Amino acid sequence: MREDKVTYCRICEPLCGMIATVENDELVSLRPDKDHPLSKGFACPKGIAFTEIVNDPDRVLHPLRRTPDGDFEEVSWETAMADIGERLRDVHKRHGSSGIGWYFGNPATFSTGHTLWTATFTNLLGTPHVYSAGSQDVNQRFVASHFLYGNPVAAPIPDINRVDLLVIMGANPVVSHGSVMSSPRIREGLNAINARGGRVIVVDPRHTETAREHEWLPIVPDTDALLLLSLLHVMFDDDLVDEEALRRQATGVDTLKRIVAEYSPESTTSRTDVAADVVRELAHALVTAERAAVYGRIGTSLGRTGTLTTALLDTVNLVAGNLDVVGGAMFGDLGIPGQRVGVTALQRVPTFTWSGRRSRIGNLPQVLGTAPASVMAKEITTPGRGQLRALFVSAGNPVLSVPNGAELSAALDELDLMVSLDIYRNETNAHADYILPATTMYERGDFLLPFQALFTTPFKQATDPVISPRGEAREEWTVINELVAALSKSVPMMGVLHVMNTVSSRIGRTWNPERLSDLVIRMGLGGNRFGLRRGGLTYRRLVRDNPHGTVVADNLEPGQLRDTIVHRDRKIHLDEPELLAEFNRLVADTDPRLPLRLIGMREIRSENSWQHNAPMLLRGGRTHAARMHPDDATERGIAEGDLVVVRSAHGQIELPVTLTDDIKAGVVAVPHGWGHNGSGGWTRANSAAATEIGSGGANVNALISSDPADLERLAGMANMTGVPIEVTLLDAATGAAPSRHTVSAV
Ligand SMILES: Nc1nc2c(c(=O)[nH]1)N[C@H]1C(S)=C(S)[C@@H](COP(=O)(O)OP(=O)(O)OC[C@H]3O[C@@H](n4cnc5c(=O)[nH]c(N)nc54)[C@H](O)[C@@H]3O)O[C@H]1N2
Ligand SMILES: Nc1nc2c(c(=O)[nH]1)N[C@H]1C(S)=C(S)[C@@H](COP(=O)(O)OP(=O)(O)OC[C@H]3O[C@@H](n4cnc5c(=O)[nH]c(N)nc54)[C@H](O)[C@@H]3O)O[C@H]1N2
Ligand code: SF4
Ligand SMILES: [Mo]
Repeated sequence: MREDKVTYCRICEPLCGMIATVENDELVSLRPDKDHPLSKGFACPKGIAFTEIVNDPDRVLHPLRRTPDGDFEEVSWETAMADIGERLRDVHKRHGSSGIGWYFGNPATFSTGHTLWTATFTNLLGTPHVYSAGSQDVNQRFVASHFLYGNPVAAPIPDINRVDLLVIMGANPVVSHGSVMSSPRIREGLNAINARGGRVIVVDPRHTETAREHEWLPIVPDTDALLLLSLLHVMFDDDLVDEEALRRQATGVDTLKRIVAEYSPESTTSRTDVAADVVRELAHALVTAERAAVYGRIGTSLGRTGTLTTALLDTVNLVAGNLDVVGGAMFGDLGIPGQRVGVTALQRVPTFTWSGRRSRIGNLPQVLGTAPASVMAKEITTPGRGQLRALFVSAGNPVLSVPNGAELSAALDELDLMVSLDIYRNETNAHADYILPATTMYERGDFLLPFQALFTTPFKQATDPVISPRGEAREEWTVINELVAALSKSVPMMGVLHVMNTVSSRIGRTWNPERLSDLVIRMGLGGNRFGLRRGGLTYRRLVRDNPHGTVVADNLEPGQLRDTIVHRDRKIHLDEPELLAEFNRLVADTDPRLPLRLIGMREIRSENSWQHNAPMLLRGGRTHAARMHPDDATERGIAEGDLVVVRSAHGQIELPVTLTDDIKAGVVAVPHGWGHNGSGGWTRANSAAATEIGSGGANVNALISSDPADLERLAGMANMTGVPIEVTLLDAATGAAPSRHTVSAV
């Protein structure tokens, strides 16, 4: 029987509504849900193509064990878990908890069970070896908020529904669909700003898909902090600031004023290439517009001072009077009583705060209990106490997503035990002893806790699984429960949890993600408060009565700051010494041999490294290509479609180039997530983007440094943007005739 089931997509942050057509427990197709109150019938190509991923013949559907010749063979779950348990106990006996580690990748965030169970496991274990995609993504946001608000999880989001002047720095929401904000139909949301007479200004080195629909303000990569400082300079210098109000909200105003005095627009223009009068006009506009906000994302996260840049974004919003007000940068509210007390208490727990521990290699601060993934390889290869010997990788592909994949690949082979939980064989778990098959999102139910405070229109949706797990796939949290059992005699706290798990399942009250989410739903906005609010939401009510989800408030609520700030004085701290020390790092990074600057970009039909195996997303052929300005190309004798070598101080890659005026001269953009080299089991990904030098594209992170000295200091962020590079013709090196490609890069 064919049946339509209402659910939602969990690939990226808008969480668009989906209708899944299911027949005999098989997923037949996906289409956008017209009745979803926010996504209203929108879904992107990745969301639609997901049927091909669920049903992909290349998926891992049974536990796989490495064979002596380096291949994999199917084994039963019992065999796999028994051996993993035994080897884990052995590593624990010899090296203690700090011999065991975990890396969780981006899709883990899109599963409440995966996130919470991983956190529970690593916390009970007490290992310092917890890594995630965050140090290549968003950890600087947590650290900036730690300093400013004393609350690492506070994240202001732009009030898309009501803002009239939105400055987007280093984000491309028309392609990415928005990040650190859940805003379905974001493209329309931005166009609506223009339609109501407002402006959207896109500060970006590339004339992006978003910039093309709005005003483009080109900037030199990794100089956003300077632009923000100049905006602040003008605001103070031209007496635009309501200082009384500012001092009521923040401490360190005098220090800030003293610092920004040195950054006149005239003094920063040579670095940013943003003209002084443009900065002045923008500073005035941000203050005088009734509803204005500055929003920054990946482009402002991955520079050399990501934490400082992020703190300055908030500071500009604050000083311009645009923080925590209607139409500005606002804080989402979970509506749970006692939130502030809870976060305050958690700040005493080392793994829920900043720098609760520092890394053995590089002495870098942990962020919410995670260390920089860039140091993972050296943590494996450097002997001594605390050396990493057993590693779990769940929903991650760090060999492609983290700097210096070659170093990491080699290191993974030195582990005593490596276990992957994934839906595919990828370039990372090619090095695993076991690959355990995980369910995709449509094989599990979910209510996504991590995104609740990030919806630009407060919204809630929960779903049941639409099909049962394919093959022998299991949800990650159930596998983690087995790992807890395996270590129950080695780690006392695991023993306690194991007993609780056993008892709760015996009495038929299994402690699972749904039960946990249900608690949060009942406590939060619109929740039933355990019966106190009649007709209020519960998990079951959401699924049964609101399958398309429900808007719980028409708009974000202003005036959240007092409950958001955890600092005792309830003020924003603008002068925390660690942040101030970062100003010394705002120096130019020049090497005449590497005159160009590398930036990243996302493609509409890719999701990081893991959707290059879906035929729908490869249609028409795809080329993995560098984008370069024609002037830079001419200077180097490079023409459209040529194969080039891109070289940094840390490595080099070879790929075709495509020439475009849609990028600032001096800047080269290369998408990440490519570099499928045949080691992973995704056959189409491996053969995609073929040229005569190979297929699968190039791993741009070969150009990025994993040296702890090169990481951003406060959050351990990898420096993936603004990296000095040079580009040369590949054939110039070999003397062969140039090879030209018709680049199909969408
Ligand atoms: N289609 C698609 N969507 C995705 C993803 C995907 O892979 N594909 N990935 C998802 C993930 S994991 C995330 S985190 C989000 C990210 O969401 P976004 O941050 O919106 O995504 P990006 O496209 O990386 O946008 C970064 C922009 O910063 C610009 N940039 C680079 N360096 C600088 C700089 O120094 N200064 C300034 N001002 N700009 C700079 C780049 O040109 C680029 O346009 O996207 C999510 N959505
Ligand atoms: N140069 C450069 N590098 C970057 C970035 C950049 O902008 N530039 N962006 C960074 C960012 S923002 C991110 S988020 C990271 C991403 O980095 P990672 O998370 O390490 O890598 P992904 O490519 O997202 O790989 C995700 C893996 O999860 C698997 N998977 C998918 N769904 C599930 C599931 O439900 N369960 C399980 N167990 N596995 C699943 C996929 O098969 C895939 O192997 O890349 C970072 N790297
Ligand atoms: S934008 Fe695409 S991938 Fe992201 S949630 Fe929506 S449908 Fe899914
Ligand atoms: Mo990300």
